[in-house]
Amino acid sequence: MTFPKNFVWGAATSAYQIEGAAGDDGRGPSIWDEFCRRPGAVLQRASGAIACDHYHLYLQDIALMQGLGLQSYRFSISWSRVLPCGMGAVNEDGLDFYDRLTDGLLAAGITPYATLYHWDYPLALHRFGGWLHRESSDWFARYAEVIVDRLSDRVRHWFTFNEPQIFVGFGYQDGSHAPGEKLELSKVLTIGHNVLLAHGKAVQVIRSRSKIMPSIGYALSVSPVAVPATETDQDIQSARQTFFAASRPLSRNNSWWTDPVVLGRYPEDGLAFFEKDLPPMGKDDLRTICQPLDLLGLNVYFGETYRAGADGTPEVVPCAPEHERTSFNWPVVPESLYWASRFYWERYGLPIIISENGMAAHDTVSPDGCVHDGQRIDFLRRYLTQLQRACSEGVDMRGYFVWSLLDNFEWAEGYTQQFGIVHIDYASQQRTLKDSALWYKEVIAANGAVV
Ligand code: IFM
Repeated sequence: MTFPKNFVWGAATSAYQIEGAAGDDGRGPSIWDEFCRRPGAVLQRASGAIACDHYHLYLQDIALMQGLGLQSYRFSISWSRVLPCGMGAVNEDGLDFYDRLTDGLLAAGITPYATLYHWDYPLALHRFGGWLHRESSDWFARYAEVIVDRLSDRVRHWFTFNEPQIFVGFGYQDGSHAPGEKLELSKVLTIGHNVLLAHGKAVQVIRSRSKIMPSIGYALSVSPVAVPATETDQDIQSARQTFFAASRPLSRNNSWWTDPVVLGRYPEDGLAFFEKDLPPMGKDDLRTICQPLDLLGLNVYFGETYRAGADGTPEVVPCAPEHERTSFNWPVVPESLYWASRFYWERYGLPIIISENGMAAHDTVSPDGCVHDGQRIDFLRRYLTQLQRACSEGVDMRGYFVWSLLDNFEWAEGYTQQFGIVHIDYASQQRTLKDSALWYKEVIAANGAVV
């Protein structure tokens, strides 16, 4: 069995994780440049200052993608490379990079999928109040205008935000990511609301200014996916209820971040749960936030099992100590891909694209010059089999992006977690296709038939 006829196979990255060139051609600093300088913030005091030097080596990387037969490539744009202060003067040199990247991809027959925001907020704007500022959504809309005006004659596919749960939850609530703040809940919820407004305004900008008909998505972090212990109605309902419970931590919350965007309302249980800390909301805010979308992106990595307890309420089934895990210590749960897709499709009815999926490992180049990442092949094979199941049961599934094309800067973990299907030797910037890349090439060529 293969995947749908127009199913798209790709790989994903993000600007701060691969570009490097942090001080080149007028790029302004982002909150991640600053966070990486804080002692203890990032493992081994690593930073994305050089990373994979993709800013200079992008043509080589496009050639690698072409060699693998990738049909699409999902990248993000560095806001402060284009607008060094976050607003005001455009840095033409920075914008030119995304022009060249787009042209290079198209010349190689690879469809660009551009993400406007993957966590690298301009430092200048942060100092000016950042996402807490009541005008922050307008700053984002203005940034979106600059990008759309330049790229939308060639870029059709857009994502507004990548994983709002994570950059808000980790960045402003528990402080483990940039900008490293631990704010009171009411402020975190205000930031979240402003991010949702920014999403809505950016969608309006893309729709009204695109030179070719756009396709617009919003990419969510949905792990841990609540997976039912058995396929009885009771266990499935326990998993579904847990997956969409608004009482989940904000960094793991699905309904709080998706209902306003797709359904035009915050979930009732969330309004009750957060009652004392709700942000001020303008009367038209939800109308602005809820703009027509073409698809939802799901970033899926792992799951947690739930069953109906004796009184019918959901209860977690503990993960066995010997359960297989990745080097990040995330449990390998292939069914998470199926259940996340099915639950999202049922609740929101929008087409789905898997905007990230993959695993971290400690990969090394063997004496034979190859990188034998058999665990990753096994992981991807099992997850893709679950994706096939979702397709065969009628989920409108548009494509799959492996995370990640390249080993890269894994945020607070520095370079200790390798997600790439291409190995990077950071000292020499040598790229080596891992076995998983060669396997993925066959999967793409056969539209998944070899899974
Ligand atoms: O590397 C990250 C990415 O930036 C966002 N999604 C999860 C990945 C792995 O942690």
